Order: sequence, then C-alpha cells, then structure tokens
Amino acid sequence: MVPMSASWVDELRSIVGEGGLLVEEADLEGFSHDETATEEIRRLPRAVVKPASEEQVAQIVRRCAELGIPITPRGGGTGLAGACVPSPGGIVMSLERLNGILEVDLHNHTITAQAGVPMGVLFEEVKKAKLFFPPHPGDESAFVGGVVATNAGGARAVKYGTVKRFLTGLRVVMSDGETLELGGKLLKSSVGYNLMGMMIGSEGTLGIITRVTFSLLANPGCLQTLVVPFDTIDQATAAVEQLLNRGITPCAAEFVEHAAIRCAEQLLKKSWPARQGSASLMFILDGTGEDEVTAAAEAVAAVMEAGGALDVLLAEHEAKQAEILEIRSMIYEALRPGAVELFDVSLPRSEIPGHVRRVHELEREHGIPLPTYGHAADGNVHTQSMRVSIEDGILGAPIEGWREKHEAARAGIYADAIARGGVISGEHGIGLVKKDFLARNVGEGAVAVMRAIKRALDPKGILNPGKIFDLERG
Ligand code: LAC
Ligand code: ZN
Repeated sequence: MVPMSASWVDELRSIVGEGGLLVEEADLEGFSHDETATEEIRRLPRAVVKPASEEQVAQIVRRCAELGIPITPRGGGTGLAGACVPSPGGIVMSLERLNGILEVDLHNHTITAQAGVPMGVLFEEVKKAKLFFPPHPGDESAFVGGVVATNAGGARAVKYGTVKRFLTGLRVVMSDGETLELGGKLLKSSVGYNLMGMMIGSEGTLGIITRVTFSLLANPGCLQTLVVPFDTIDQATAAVEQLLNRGITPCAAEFVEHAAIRCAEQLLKKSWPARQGSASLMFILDGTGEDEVTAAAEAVAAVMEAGGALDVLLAEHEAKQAEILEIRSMIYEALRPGAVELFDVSLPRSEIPGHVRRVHELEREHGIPLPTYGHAADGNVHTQSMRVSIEDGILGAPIEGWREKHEAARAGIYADAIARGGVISGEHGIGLVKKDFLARNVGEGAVAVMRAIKRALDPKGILNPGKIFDLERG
C-alpha cells in the first residue's frame, strides 16, 4: 500500500476542490462509524473525500485503484451493521454532495435521484407529485444510494415489499472507474444477467452507486393507525397470522414489547396509547378513501378481539398517528445506550411466534434482557441484546458477564432463525457485525460464489473490502 503522501492528498483535493476533502482527525471522527452500537468496530479513515459530480467519483476511483487505496462509500451513515465503517488503510467517499433530485416523471411514475439524496427529501418530492414511494427505512436521513446498497426494508414491506421491488434503474461506478448504466424506467427487462439486482445489498463492495431510479405508486391518500395491546407477545404475533389468513393486508403491522416501548416513551417524553398487557401490535391501514379504511379498521378490530386483544385503540387524528409511529421508530435509539447488538432476523412469517418464544427462553437461560420488536407481518424480528437491566423504561445497572451471555444468546438466536428457514438479516445487511455467521446461514457454496464475483469485479480489492465476507476463508 502506498503511504498517504502530501502529493496524493493534493491530487485528491485537486479533483474535489478545497471543501471536498477532510484530513484532520477531528473532522474524520464522524466518519468512523455508523449507527451500530458496537464501539469496537469504529475506525478512522485516512481521509474523507466528497465528490460533487459523478465524473469526480470516477476520477477518484481510478486514482485509488492505481494507488491500491480502499474506498468505503458512505451515504447517510444510518446503517446498523457497520458497512460504512472505513476499511483498514482506506478512505471514505461520502456521497453527500451528490444530492440532486434529477427528475420526477409523471408519465412513467418514476423518480431519479443522485445517491446522496436523503430519503426524507425524496418522500417530500414524491408527495408533491401526489405519488407514493412505499419502502420506508425507519430513519429518513438514510440516503437513496445506501438504501439500495443494503436493500432496506422498513415497516411498509408487508404490503409493498422492500427497496428492490421499486428499483428500476442504477448508475454505478465500477472498480476500474467505468460507469455502468443499468436498467432505466422499465418495469420489465430481460437482457441477460441481472446486474442491477447484484448491486442491491452489495454494501459498496461491487460498485459505487451514483444515481437511482425508483418506480412510484399512486398515493393511497387515506391512512388509519391502530394500537392493539395483548397480555402476551405470543397472542399478539399469532393474531397477525389470523389477520393475513383473512386476506387483510395492512400497510404496516408492527409488534412491540412494552418493556421496549417504555424506553422510547422515556426518551421522547411521549405516551404510547396502550398501558395494559405486555405487548402491542401497531397497524397502519391505507386506502383510497375514508370508507375503505374504516371498513378495514373494523375488520382488523374483529380479528384482534377474537385473538384475545385487551383493547383496540384508534388514533383520532394525524398528529396522533405521527406520534405513535415516532415512538415505535425510536425504540432502537432508546435502547442503544445499553445495547450490545441489534438483531435483524427475517423468517417465514408463520415462524415469528415460535422464534420470539425461543428468544425469551434464551433470555431466561442466559440472564440477559432481550427486548423484541419488529415487523410482524413480513417476518422481520428485531431483538436487542442488552448489557444493562431495564426497569420501567429506564436503563439500569450493568449485567455481570454480559459479553459471554450476549455471545451465547446471539448464537441461539441465529441458530433458531436458521433452523426455521430464516436469514440473519432482513433489512440492515451484513456489514462487519454479522459476517461471522454468513456462511452458516447461506452456505459455504453461496459465499464462494460471492467471493468469485467480488474478485472478478474488483480485482484490486479497493471497494469496501472486508465487508459482508472476508476474501480469504476465515
Ligand atoms: C426498526 C429498525 C431498527 O425497525 O430497523 O426500528
Ligand atoms: Zn426494522
């Protein structure tokens, strides 16, 4: 590897301009991590480079390829697996200056945006056009490039699917600096290997995404939010299956344990509407008119009551709907100060009740809190392993031997998810924190194919090396 000589820095600066390069340690710290709680994975980059055009991205890649300097592309930094933590000896390429909405096509119902557009901005643009982009990663400061690079999901996947369902076009800079234009505004395409599909979930290891085109839907227009408490998490998750068996598909069907939601209440100083029971379901129903949504809410209420619900609470107005969603979305943040790791397993949805039961067995076996929540109807379960106790929404004292307890619980959670036909990540990706389990999940054969693809497309190993898997079998 070539040392970071002054001339090399100057060269980068001459590509991106004075404001586009950071080298001071104080400025680099913010680029040493994502939102993952695991402190040990943090690493300072040698520099941060902020290209302002796609041409600059290509120039930087070409120069780094010659020098053998790894590049870790970075979007909003909201990831939860360490994928944008810099690779050893490498630089970070922040896509934040590539932040243009390039087109909202009202004829084809597509939006084309540069990789550094935050999801919140994209949602606003789409709303202005009276259209709808369903995938909603919890954190709207995620960038569009990053949500493609991790195949982000979120709460609305049950009805509409994840990001991959809406991606129709990509522009990607490959490891030799060549730019590929993949797809377009097409809903159908059968032109050989699915290269665009290969970029989805590639976490910056195969190419640097510079722009994306998403397909959009008509705006459903009308929303209703329900909160339904149950005595047990078991009853709650079982009721979701009943609902889907009745042919009712909510826009979102979340489950939350009250132990976890109390922490989010404390953080936000806001109240979850349900006080009774140990767990709640939260439904968002969408439709084109009041009547449709009201009828759906009544049907949901009937199924919930038959399933043992303690109550069915309806958000009276939009502000209340937003508040409920905010409390649900902040669970991760609220638990994070006392958390070791956030799991993100995805299961065939009928396996959720059994998996959650197993999680709580592990909690008792190992004596470590494992609050659980997630996206009930699409099978995506988040369990947050804690190194401190939780009491009435307050994070308490450290748990003795938490590291060993966490490791044992982690192995148990992953083994159970895999035995049920699940995967170790539904929406956050593998990054650094889950790569030790990848082969056990997808098989050595599949990882060998991933390695072969990586070697073919990035022979010098400069694109975010060491993420998802190691090139050498560990
Ligand atoms: C959630 C994020 C952590 O569902 O995926 O809250
Ligand atoms: Zn989630």
